[in-house]
Amino acid sequence: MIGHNRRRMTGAECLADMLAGYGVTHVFMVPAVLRRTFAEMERRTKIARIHTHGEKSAAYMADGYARASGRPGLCMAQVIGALNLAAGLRDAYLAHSPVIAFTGGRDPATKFRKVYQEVDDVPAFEPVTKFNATVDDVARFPDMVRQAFRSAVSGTPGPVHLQFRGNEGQVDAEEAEMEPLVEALFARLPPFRPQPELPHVRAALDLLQNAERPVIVAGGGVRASGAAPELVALAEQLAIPVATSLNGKDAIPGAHPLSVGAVGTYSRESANRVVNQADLVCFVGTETGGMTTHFWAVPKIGTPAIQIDINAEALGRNYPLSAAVLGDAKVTLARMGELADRKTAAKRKAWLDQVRAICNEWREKYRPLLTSDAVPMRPERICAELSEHVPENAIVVVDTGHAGMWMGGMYDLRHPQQSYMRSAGHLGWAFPAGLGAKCGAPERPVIVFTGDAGFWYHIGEVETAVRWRMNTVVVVNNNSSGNQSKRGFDRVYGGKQTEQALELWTYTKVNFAKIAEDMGALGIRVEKPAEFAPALHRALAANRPVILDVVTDIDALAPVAVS
Ligand SMILES: Cc1ncc(C[n+]2csc(CCOP(=O)(O)OP(=O)(O)O)c2C)c(N)n1
Repeated sequence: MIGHNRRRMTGAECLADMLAGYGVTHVFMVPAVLRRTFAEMERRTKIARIHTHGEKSAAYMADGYARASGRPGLCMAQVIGALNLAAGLRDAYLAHSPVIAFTGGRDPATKFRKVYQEVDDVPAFEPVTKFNATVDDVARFPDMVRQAFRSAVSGTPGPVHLQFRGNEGQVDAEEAEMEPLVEALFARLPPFRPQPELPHVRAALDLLQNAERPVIVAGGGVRASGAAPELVALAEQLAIPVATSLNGKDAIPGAHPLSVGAVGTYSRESANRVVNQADLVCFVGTETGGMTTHFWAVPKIGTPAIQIDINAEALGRNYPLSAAVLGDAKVTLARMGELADRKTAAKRKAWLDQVRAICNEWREKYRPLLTSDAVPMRPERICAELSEHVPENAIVVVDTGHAGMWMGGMYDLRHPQQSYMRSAGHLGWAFPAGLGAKCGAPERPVIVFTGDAGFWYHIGEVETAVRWRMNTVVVVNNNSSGNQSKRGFDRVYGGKQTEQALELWTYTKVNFAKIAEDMGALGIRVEKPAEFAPALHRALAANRPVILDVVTDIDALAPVAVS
């Protein structure tokens, strides 16, 4: 009964009990914030307090934890670190990941008096959160923490910020009559599965069944909903090819005969060609944003489209719709599967032949690079080796930029139990996110793919990984540069860069394996393609954090999107 368990307690006791009650196993932070709460966590809970080397990486770890576990990830900072933490919420916001951030904040007794380290941080959280609020009175701990969880996981998920009074959130030392009530419903995604309206389902299904060249574009909403099995079942029943966004890449294994690859800007040519030849596009759990549609060129605006989403505001935002279905992806696709008429699949035989030909053309075109024995190694070969050797239940965590292009386009998931998580745009996200993912899913192997520029960002977290035995394997595509930028600088230098222009995108040659060893991780350096698979297997068996430093070709550039 609500209110039944009210008793006099400190904010710290209440917060520790509530976080444990919500199933939180790890919090990521730079102290000093909510110190008493940390002491209570030790006394009352088993929550691991992961002390990181920066607030941004703490936020990225919480994000990786959330995406891997389906439960909110917690990160924290004192007042001076608050904006570093806010910067780290930006990727979670873009990727719709349920991260909850706690910071220390201003005290009414001293604000505006030039207090050490203080500015008003709250407005900076506004653009990267769904709910951004202050907790000024200890008696508000229970309802505000509940609202934080409710908001983070509901509808389209996303980050939440609570600022606790006091630069270190010292309000947690105060006492009140409180009940540390937990609403288990909001401890994980999705709290509810709204059913679609039947007439809308029938309208969408009619269009799909009558189409001769339909394609499904599946997004991150499919993974948030756990709807991959229903998606694949519907595609198989009706013989419809499936493209994915980068965020939805694990909605269907790349090895599935109906999979055409990731569509959009960081994409696979076959996916863009198939989507652009379709006579009907069915968007599921995707915002139809710029990256997924190659800035609304794939498919072209005006292509007949239908869309399924849990958020009504997403329906039709970028493509006028012939049918819109509001509902949870899993229950909506399941309902469509129940009502589907398998016989209509026959009319798509010619389309499927055409789609297979397009996919085979892609594979033949890139086979020489995917199997290349060149030294220094080609990144395509790393992707092909990963497709082959990543364990069946692994989580692969991928950085952005070139890493997003290489893996988005060239890597194939081979098993429905494999997961794929990607940076929504921030270079340097993948390594800390991969450490957080390992905390969120400790029983699963976690493999990070990042460039060296991406790895440099948070290299100090190797020490955190060692200290906390976060046994993530990090594959560094080490070309001693941020060579995705090469094309752009070629362009602005009129086709040929000056010698000096190299200072804009190249680095000193560094052996990351050696640096990692020094910090207590296992470092493995790979210089030849044949060494990669044995090194990966050794890394996976090591049960330690591993940096697999792969020396690659600085002239290797990922193919640009076809539209
Ligand atoms: C926070 C942030 N700053 C800048 C960029 C722009 N950016 C995208 S890729 C890239 C270089 C990537 O280098 P690396 O990770 O080494 O991969 P490579 O291109 O060498 O394969 C940069 C600077 C970004 N995506 N995010």
